[in-house]
Amino acid sequence: MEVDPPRLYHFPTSFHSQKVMLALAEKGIPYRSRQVNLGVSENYTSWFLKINPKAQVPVLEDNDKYIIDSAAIIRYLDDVYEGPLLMPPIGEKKCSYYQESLQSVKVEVLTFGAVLYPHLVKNCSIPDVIQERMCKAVMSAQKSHKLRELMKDVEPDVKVIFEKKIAESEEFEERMRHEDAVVAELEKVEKILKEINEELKNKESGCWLCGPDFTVADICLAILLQRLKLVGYASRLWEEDHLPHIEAYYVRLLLRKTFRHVCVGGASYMEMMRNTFGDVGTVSVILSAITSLCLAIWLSFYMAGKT
Ligand SMILES: N[C@@H](CCC(=O)N[C@@H](CS)C(=O)NCC(=O)O)C(=O)O
Repeated sequence: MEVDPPRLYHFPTSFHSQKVMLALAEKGIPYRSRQVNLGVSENYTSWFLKINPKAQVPVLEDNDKYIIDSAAIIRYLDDVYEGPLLMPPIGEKKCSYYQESLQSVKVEVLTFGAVLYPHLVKNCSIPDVIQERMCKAVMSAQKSHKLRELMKDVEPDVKVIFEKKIAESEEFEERMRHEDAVVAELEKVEKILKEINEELKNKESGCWLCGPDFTVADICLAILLQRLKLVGYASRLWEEDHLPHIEAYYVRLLLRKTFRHVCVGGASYMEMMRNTFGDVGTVSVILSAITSLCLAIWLSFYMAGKT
């Protein structure tokens, strides 16, 4: 009997969804895609809350089982599916260490921090119109208000989920009013990247973070670097000779087919912006195309200079 491929519930801007998409690509697992539109709170609809009461993507559906949380999904894929091991037995300890360390970074704080405190970043690729909407969303506490509205119509047993999410959103909205919170997160990520830079320095060429294999630690690092680059922290964190081994690693990532497929596609970047903050039309299509083109030109110059 033919078995259906797994189905991934995800969203293009979702950092944690991207990690699972990269894991699926690395293992060569075909899957069905179901976007859950976070921009219109589809993750708070009753059908999705039944799948994941935390109201978060990604979720993997496989053989009538639902697996939530990116780290759990990646572990599941390694256990159940063939393909290169993302947590190979050799170097497992190091791999878990870096996975945990990278997962501790509060990416949402850094992403919104980049638009709320633009002097902290350089060359942020998020179009201005989207940045304005992101600022407004945080400053006017849009998410917690929206959740309060939605809570009015839900069954009593689901109310508790909403109360928890409202408290989390308020805590986030309050935290983002303080630049210090963003700076502290930036210092934390800087410390982690410095340690990784040292690790990479001592590696033979051709190796990834934990050895010759591309592991879950590389998945976490790859998706984090991509986000930091997109929102404009790369120049202060690793470019301009700050962390040369991270810089070289990032260039190798850009040459990796699976990474390019999941992360650098202009289409998904556009889609994520449109879905999250509304249709901004042709301007952002053009901006997105320019971003991809600039990246390709920069890469060819970079490689020409290094080889
Ligand atoms: N620990 C979870 C975190 C998942 C998560 O934070 N997902 C975000 C998108 S990246 C989300 O769905 N947020 C919607 C919400 O909480 O309202 C994982 O690793 O999968």
